[in-house]
Amino acid sequence: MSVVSRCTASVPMPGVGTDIPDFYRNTNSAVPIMAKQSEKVDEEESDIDQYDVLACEAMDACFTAFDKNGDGFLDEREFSLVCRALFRNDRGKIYNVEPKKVHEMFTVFDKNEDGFIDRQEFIFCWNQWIKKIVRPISVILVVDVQNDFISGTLNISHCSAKQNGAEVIEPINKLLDTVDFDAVVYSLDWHPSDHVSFIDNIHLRKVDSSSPKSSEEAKVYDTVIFEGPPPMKQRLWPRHCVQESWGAELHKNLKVVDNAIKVYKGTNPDVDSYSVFWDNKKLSDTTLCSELKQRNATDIYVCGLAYDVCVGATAADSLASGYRTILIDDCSRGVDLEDIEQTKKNVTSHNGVIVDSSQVKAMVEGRDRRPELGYKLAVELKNVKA
Ligand code: VGL
Ligand code: ZN
Repeated sequence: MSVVSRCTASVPMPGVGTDIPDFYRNTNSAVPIMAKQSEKVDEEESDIDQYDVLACEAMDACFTAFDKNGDGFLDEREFSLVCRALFRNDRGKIYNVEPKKVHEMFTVFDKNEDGFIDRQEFIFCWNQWIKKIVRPISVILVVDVQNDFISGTLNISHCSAKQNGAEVIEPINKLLDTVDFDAVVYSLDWHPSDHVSFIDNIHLRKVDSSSPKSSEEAKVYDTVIFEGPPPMKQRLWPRHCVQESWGAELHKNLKVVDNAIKVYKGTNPDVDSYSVFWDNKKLSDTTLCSELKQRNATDIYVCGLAYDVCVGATAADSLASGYRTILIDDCSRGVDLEDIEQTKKNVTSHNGVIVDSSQVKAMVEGRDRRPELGYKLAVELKNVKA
């Protein structure tokens, strides 16, 4: 059965029965476009030609299926049917998308602002949006699952939320065993002995006159301001994750996959680094940014320790860098309950999502497609030239 005949035959009602991945699945010959975008297709010329032709066919079939009135354009109502087909969970339940959001996304793809998505505009919509939603490239960041945060000097169970960091290990291992991520990244807090965040190093640097606490008053977990230029806010922690120490090792029960990427952060003695992307002063990015670009990553799953510190800062930077971002709630533990709540609000208000690990496999496989993430990607495409 050809792609076209299947698509038209299977859509008696406007869009309702159509699942977007159908356009990838229907013929044996359509297999090349099922290949994950990160996988190389055979380099032979004929295969690449075939790949392009089939991709084109699927795209055309999709356009035709949603051009209900056959006028050669997708109007906003027809585009809303694309959204209904696109944003579904793995049981086929349709996620509702507010008309305002549908409108906003429509305007992203109606580049010439004539109120229609024409076939030319749909090429951009298909390649930059639909394909990435249906076949995301998913990277998981396992943040700082290190001895010191679990049972060492910065054991988070002694902090106000009294959470047990060891509890993240089992669900993270299960994810790594069962979900086929395109890349797995482990970050390690990796401080030199004279690091600025250690309370016992407070006398190594001058505290600014604007600091709420002097160096004599400051206690562990307080925030001080060190002299500049520019003056720098710094929360003080017990000495932790010193390079090459036992406390800086990943917990022995954490699964470390083959081909894992390790990112070391907080290595500059004078600058702390909560995010796995950037240090706190945004002076330098880590190796993570180039690793993600190299792989054409679209979706970043974040989990680990501590929820409201390094996990939260990493999720925030992931969103700010334009990635569809998913924080895995039950694979993260934190320091302070209020700060954990604030972290969640920050993620959802920037079009990220908070999920349970049981939902991750279907999302990575493109069977559970969240409207928040589709919206996030559309927003990122606003200023991208077709
Ligand atoms: C962290 C405090 C200090 C973390 C790192 O990994 O969340 N927290 N350094
Ligand atoms: Zn640290």
